Amino acid sequence: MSQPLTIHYHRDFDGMVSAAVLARVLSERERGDICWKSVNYDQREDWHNFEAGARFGIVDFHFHPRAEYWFDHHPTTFLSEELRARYLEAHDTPNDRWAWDENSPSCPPLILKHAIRHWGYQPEARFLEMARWSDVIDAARFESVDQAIFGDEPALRIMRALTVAPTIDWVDELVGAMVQADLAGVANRADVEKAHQRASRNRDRALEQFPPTVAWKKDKVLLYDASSSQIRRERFAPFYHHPDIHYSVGVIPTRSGFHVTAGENPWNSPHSVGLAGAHIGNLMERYGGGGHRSVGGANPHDLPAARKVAAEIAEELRRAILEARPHGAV
Ligand SMILES: [Mn+2]
Repeated sequence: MSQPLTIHYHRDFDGMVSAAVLARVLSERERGDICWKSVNYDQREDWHNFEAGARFGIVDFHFHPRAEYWFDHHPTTFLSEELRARYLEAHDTPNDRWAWDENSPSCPPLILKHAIRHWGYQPEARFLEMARWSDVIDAARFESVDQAIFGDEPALRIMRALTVAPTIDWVDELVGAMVQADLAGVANRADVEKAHQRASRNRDRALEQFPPTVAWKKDKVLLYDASSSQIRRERFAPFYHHPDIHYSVGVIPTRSGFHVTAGENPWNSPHSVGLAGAHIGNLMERYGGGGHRSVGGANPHDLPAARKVAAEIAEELRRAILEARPHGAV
């Protein structure tokens, strides 16, 4: 009897789908039991000793050299250069248990692709559907701000329900449901529906609370301060209330301090109107943060610092738009 293998996954929609897909695929490859459990960022502290002595896989989370199976799409997956080298070395020889593709919008499609190519897997239609929605959700490829905020498709109801997950174990239970059922089947569970209703009320409250947090809006850049813990947060609220902006920059609370977040409007990006715009991740690096071209963040040490950083970044983004504007145009 072989030791059970645990799939550790990132606790979000695409991480959950990744775990479900891998669990399903491995149920035909592995003789022992397959279990799954979400990981959190605190577990990176002692990453070297992670799950010492146990058999495990990791999906949608950091590379670990002892992972028997590992799939990720995050550019920041390697916690050290040494770990990156371990992965690259293994790839000099064919490795059919690990794959990384930082160009994949989400993690499940790369697991499916890998399983089809290396393990002769024939994907069930429901997993292809879950993978498609993972790309939409993880890369914020929603058709419209209305779909992002009010979308009623099963995947979007599950996504919203996750914002009010009552316990950590609940997420593991939903992965179990994804192994067995399609998205509609998971979304129609009574517990998911109940969580979705509660999350929708939170969303409505967050949309109401957003307008007074706006500090200013100039040249299609919006700066807001939602640092009060009394304010509920809806990620796309700035673009819902101000569909004309190219960028939003805000201060929000975290468990241990404050976070500066900045993002392009996915439905009115500077590029969509022919402007080069700025690289937000690079801007954030100046303040000890990071990110991608279109979205990024930083964690200044206190609230005054966070407000200052947010204002400076907003000004920088304004400048990027003004400089890109052709002469004479308004
Ligand atoms: Mn993820």
